Amino acid sequence: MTKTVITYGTFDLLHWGHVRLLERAKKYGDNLIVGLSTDEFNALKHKEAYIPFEERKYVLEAIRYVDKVIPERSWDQKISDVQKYHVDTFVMGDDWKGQFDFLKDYCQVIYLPRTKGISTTKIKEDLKLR
Ligand code: C2G
Repeated sequence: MTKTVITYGTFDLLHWGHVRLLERAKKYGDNLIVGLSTDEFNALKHKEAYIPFEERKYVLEAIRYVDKVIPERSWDQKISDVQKYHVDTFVMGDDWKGQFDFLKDYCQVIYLPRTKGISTTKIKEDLKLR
């Protein structure tokens, strides 16, 4: 019986913090789906990714822990995604702790510790100073 895990994010300038999240998320099942924020949805998150959606998708699909990438277009698609893909476990970094507890009615909800010392913002800031 396959156990399906789902997580969501922008995954811009993919770094080891992202990969460690994906690696740990995959351990909760055998099929990991990533809801990848579209460029339009990023605008709603007040984020602007450096890498466009298609290229961020291409990179994620090359990660051994990732089995499927779907677009994340809105805040309101998680319940229908969990139902559509028969998701057993939802995983996010703990910067989101508590924000998605409404999903507990539909699947297991896990918040994992973020990887310290790295973020896309830090990469951008550090490069500006070069
Ligand atoms: N992450 C991490 N450690 C870091 C950086 C990121 O564990 N040093 C995790 C985040 O907690 C998140 C995932 O990697 O679970 C993707 O991070 P972002 O691309 O920054 O995701 P975000 O913009 O927070 O989007 O609907 C949910 C949103 O789409 C989440």
